[in-house]
Amino acid sequence: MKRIEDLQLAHTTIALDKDGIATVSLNRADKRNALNAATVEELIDIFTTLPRAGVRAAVLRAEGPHFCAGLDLVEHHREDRRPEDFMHLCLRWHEAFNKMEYGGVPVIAALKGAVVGGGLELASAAHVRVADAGTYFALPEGQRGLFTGGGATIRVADLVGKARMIDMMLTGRVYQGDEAIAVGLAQYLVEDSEAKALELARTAAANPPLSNFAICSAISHMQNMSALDAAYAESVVAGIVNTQPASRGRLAAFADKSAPRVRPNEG
Ligand code: 1HE
Repeated sequence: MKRIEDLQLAHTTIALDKDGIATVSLNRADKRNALNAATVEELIDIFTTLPRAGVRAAVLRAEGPHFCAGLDLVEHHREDRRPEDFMHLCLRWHEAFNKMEYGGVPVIAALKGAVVGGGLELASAAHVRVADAGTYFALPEGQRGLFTGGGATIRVADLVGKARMIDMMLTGRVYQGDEAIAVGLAQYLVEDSEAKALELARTAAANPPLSNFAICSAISHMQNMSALDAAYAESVVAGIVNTQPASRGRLAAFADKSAPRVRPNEG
């Protein structure tokens, strides 16, 4: 099993703090963090390693003013790929994004600037998305004579619905600001998306890891099941999670009235 410190990273970086929060950064700002094949391999390595390295939550962020410009179009042009080459490349993208979504470690995406094409596919594999005022979302594949290949047909359609996704791809429609939140592309719109993402990661990391594992993998798995199978799987997962030793002290605190109550937001 690889350790975080053994990972060979050229286009990404990872930093782990003392609380088990990992900060994963896309580090190709000069190319607007476009995803070349090598970066995708690094994301596979990172998100395969994090869940078994004791990481409690991760922030996914980017260097430079843009989160991610999607597929490396220059590499794609240069490589002049055959259909089967690109199919295999897409399978590596899926491997990376599935590791993120199903790995059981909360991944909070700190967005800014362009979150477009494959960049939106990457963001949509995170569990929570935080945007700032300059963040904008688009699927320019149609305009480039391409199609999505990194899971947008599943995850972006899940976030915004089929009709909006088709509109984005046919017309190049860009979403930003309150409208992006309203359609479900991000859950938070703040001044500083990195600070907020870190705050959310710390909040999530305070939950027992087994609860977070269930939240960040079981829900996604259950979406792929029939309602009957999902109900069965939910009861099995709840059987394990809801009887975990880590919950006993929390339940005792509720019972003896020392635990905080759930209250409405102030103001
Ligand atoms: C790139 C890429 C890229 C920038 N591949 N090199 N994605 C897109 O269609 C989005 C394409 N990119 C853009 O629209 C713009 O670059 C941005 C809005 C993201 C940023 O604009 P800007 O003015 O800040 O930068 P720029 O001058 O356009 O680009 C700066 C450099 O980044 C330049 O390289 P340089 O060596 O000439 O300096 C660009 O070539 C490079 N760059 N974006 C490669 N995408 C699994 S299928 C997924 C399908 C898709 O993702 S399709 C959507 C692709």
